[in-house]
Amino acid sequence: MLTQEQIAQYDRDGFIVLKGLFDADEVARLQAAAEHLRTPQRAHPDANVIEKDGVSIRAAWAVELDSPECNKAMRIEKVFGPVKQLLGERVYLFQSRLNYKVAGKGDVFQWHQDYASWFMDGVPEGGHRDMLTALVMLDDTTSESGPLRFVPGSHKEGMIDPIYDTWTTSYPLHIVPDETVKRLSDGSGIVECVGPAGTVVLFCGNLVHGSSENRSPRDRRNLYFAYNRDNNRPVSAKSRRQHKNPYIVSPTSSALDVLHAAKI
Ligand SMILES: O=C(O)CCC(=O)C(=O)O
Repeated sequence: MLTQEQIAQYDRDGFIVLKGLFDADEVARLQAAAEHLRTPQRAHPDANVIEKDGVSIRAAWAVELDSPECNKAMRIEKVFGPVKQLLGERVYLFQSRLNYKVAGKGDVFQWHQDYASWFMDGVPEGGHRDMLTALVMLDDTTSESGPLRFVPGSHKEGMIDPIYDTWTTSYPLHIVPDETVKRLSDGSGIVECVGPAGTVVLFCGNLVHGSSENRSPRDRRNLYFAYNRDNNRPVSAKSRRQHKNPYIVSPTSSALDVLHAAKI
């Protein structure tokens, strides 16, 4: 469970790093799941997004549908316990995705806030105690392999008026204007999520984040589980997302139970 100091750090910075949560055996099983999810044998191939080159996989959505390992990882106590500490007792999986950042091919993620997209899905509240994402690093990650990058404390701005960028990558995104990123990072700097596979990072929906290309010879696979408070579900009448994909918002209808197990 998180200490009071860790909770205060999350409140202040909008993220918290939990080192060594998954061991080498668990990471190997999640890596094997990642390889299965990127193949056409996947039960839901439409859930996968390809990079602009038309060949390399960019992302697999709704991973819990086809991977028992991912399905356990999203509920296991060492991940979901801290999530519930921050969001409350009744929490469900809002969305999941696995971003592959293929070696030498993986494209950028422009600076953005996840809640800017979730707002378009009709989710009423995007505060740091309403929605957050657990990132599980599946590969050892360095500055060269396109790590996730945060502007610490940027969640305190609330939702920043976004630009809808349909041209930079293969996937349209509500991005934060460059001048806003500059203003926010001039004060706080930028933090890179580098470190060994098995590291977990919890970050909130209004935290400004992005990543550059993968210039390394190794893939950088990041698994993401986005959670929402059960009483903050999207209001369908307020959904305005332009590029709809049925795998983007999880069909899971009920609040999750914790999986009491040491390993996935
Ligand atoms: O995986 C990355 O590098 C960025 C992921 C991200 O920000 C997203 O999927 O919204």
